[in-house]
Amino acid sequence: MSLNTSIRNVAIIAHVDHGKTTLVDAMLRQSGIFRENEQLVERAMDSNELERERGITILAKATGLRYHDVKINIVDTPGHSDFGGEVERALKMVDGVMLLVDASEGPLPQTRYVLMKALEARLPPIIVINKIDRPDARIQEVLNEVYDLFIDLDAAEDQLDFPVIYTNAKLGIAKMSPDEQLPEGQNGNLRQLFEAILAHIPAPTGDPDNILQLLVANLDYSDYLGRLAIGRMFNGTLRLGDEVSIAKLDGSFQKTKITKLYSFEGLKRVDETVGRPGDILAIAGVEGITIGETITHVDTPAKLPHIPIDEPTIAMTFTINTSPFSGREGTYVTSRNLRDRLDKELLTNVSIRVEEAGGPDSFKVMGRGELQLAILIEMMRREGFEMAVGKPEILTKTVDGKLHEPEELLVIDCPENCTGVVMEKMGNRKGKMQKMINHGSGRVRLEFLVPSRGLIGLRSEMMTDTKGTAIMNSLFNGYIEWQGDIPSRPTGSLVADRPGKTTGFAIFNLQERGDMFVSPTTEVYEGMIVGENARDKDLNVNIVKEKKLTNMRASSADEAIRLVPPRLLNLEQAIEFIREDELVEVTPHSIRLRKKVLRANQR
Ligand SMILES: Nc1nc2c(ncn2[C@@H]2O[C@H](COP(=O)(O)OP(=O)(O)OP(=O)(O)O)[C@@H](O)[C@H]2O)c(=O)[nH]1
Ligand SMILES: [Mg+2]
Repeated sequence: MSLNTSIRNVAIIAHVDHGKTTLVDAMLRQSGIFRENEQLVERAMDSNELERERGITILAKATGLRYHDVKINIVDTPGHSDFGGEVERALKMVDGVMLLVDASEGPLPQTRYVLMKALEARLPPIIVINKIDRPDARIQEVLNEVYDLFIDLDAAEDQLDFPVIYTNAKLGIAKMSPDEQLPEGQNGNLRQLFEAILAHIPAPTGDPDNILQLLVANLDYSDYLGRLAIGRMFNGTLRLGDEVSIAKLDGSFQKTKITKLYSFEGLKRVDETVGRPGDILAIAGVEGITIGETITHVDTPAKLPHIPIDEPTIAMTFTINTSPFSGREGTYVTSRNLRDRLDKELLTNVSIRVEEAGGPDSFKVMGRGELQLAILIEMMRREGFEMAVGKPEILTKTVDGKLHEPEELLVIDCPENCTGVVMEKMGNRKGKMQKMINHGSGRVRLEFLVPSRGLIGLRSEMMTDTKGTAIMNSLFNGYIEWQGDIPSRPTGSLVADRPGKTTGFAIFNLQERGDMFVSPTTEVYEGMIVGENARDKDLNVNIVKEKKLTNMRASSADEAIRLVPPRLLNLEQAIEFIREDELVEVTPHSIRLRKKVLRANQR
């Protein structure tokens, strides 16, 4: 074994929004990797369209920079729990982590999850308390909470011996103590953080003369080169043009030739001719490769251990669009299209599984959470797909002959005066309160264990009940015995009983029955859901009714009808709303809700 002291590989992990991508921005800027005139967008690593729109990281991504003579490879990871699989994989490429914690929010469920994974992998952490500029920062308290978390996770003695750095990622400042005054001219300086990485993240080990071993942890695609595998060199030396063997997951070996070798520098890929232990590389010439496979010596292959990933906990059925409007907007509408697209997804998205669901037109897609599946659906509709998706269901399993279901640790931050309504809501959903912490700031933090089922649709209800003031975060906590019935949405649907175009007149007469989802002159079909009925039963309604022109006007006031603006549901809201006998119809331009059985007289 030799030590490659000219490289450090570090992943940046945290709960959602604690500032990972912003810190990577600052590190890249200060490494001088960009030309003076180069325009940099904020959160430059969040490069895909949905990441930019939503302001969250969805895919883990690697970048690299140089500090003095050392190449530092950084893997930025997503903080949302639905994308935990990305974090698990990213940790396979690195020798240590930076654990970011928001100076005001403190450790939250995903902080716990990512730290647990890092400790399990025995990766040394640097603790970074970020957002120290927040007016509500409680730096010392948060640091104590971090220690508590380590102890709670049974960290070993040596793992508790971590360095702590205090940062304002937005300004690009790192300090060794919160009240340290940086010397003149050192504002916008992350020197302390870079030094901590060199000092505390171990240099990669591995023997350049040993048998080649490169573990594939990510995939990418290039129009010119085809599939790219992104991975970490553990042993041996890889040269451009080398004949290699891919140790496949199924135990077989596939010979191939490396046609391109890249390393990462800032936001670019840089051509390389040779890779050595510790390098994080993208390689081409590896058609058919998947995540978890090893690239190794062509004659004497040696496989690295497979990357195990946590199981999915939630499933949704994807089917072809069978509504009367099918094929109007989408390019890809057949079951063949759907199957091919899902197969493609499986290649890069390791935390997703797909099964046939009773028929060739129907697939059960399993993942880690509603958001993960909603993002997949959103990507597909943008690519031109049409489909129908069913209500998310949780995945149960049988342990010792008994039915078990997934449970989540749920943390809710809300104003003190909302505690009552939150506890009542959680009680209905079989939530058990574990902790209640009053920070004395007028807000309380409540922790519950609750069946994952109880979270479906919870977010929108909670937002209404607390007028948008509650913050919810949850984390899969394992399987528990089935908790019995949990009541679902207490309302029914208003369902169009015939096709046509909606009229203001009909909507006006229906709006006192509940919330409408459509505006006037919307084209509807029989069986389409046009609103939420305030009562608990579905109601078939004629929403295309025209006002009879022959009627005598009683008064002129009758003319000026006032319509309540419709509640237009976005994809996630629509998915949360539907019941078992309902579907969301998704096309490139529309999101419609419908009954599974469209004909009123057949329901
Ligand atoms: N005040 C303050 N805001 C910050 C700081 N660092 C980041 N932010 C803000 O926090 C928000 C979230 O930052 P991101 O960098 O996207 O957080 P993230 O951890 O990458 O989030 P995910 O990738 O979605 O988990 C952005 O609005 C940032 O501008 C900081 O030091 N101080
Ligand atoms: Mg991010």
